[in-house]
Amino acid sequence: MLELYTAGTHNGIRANIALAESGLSYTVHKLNLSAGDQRQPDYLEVNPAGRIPALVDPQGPGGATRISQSGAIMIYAANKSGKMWPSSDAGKIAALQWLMFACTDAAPWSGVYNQAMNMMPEKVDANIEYCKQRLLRWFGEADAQLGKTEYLAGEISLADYAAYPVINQRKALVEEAGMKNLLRWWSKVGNRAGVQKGMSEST
Ligand SMILES: N[C@@H](CCC(=O)N[C@@H](CS)C(=O)NCC(=O)O)C(=O)O
Repeated sequence: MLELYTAGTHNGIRANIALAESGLSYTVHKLNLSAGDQRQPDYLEVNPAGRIPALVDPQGPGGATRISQSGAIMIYAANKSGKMWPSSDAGKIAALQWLMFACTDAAPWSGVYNQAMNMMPEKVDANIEYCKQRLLRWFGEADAQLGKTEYLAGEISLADYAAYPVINQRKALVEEAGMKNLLRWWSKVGNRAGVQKGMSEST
């Protein structure tokens, strides 16, 4: 049985959706980040970095395996289950590309935008607007792709599950920008039972 340590953030939800969609058996441990659960000694044994998500697989390759980083957990679950990758080699490469887009462009910039609005010591309107425009530029890339293909990598894949929590959180922004392809995709991905399960288990 896989053990997932998570919380209701993009990164936690992304890993949770991957497990729900993989069909693998897993249990969910929800951490309260505001209460500092991630810094408790028991959890530091799971992930010494003190961050979520983290996955423990008692039956990993060569024995018990611990893995952190939401994108890596997704790839691990996809490889272990044989699900969530497109069927062709070209599709798999496209899925990797869009998975990285979600984890290294869209999610971090959404986080920086949130920090500029709510957490930085000084609230500077010009900086908030800068972060918003950067984020919209990344969203525009996905919107353009989804004007050509049904899902980010053609077929549904882990790339869609990686991007979904970010787009879901920023839906108002996507609507304001009139990104119709992204909205169509958001509705389709969000209707999947696995996506809903992963969302509800982490939040
Ligand atoms: N790049 C990492 C980011 C992990 C991360 O920063 N997790 C945050 C929550 S989204 C966390 O655990 N923060 C708690 C802390 O830093 O104390 C991933 O994709 O998993």
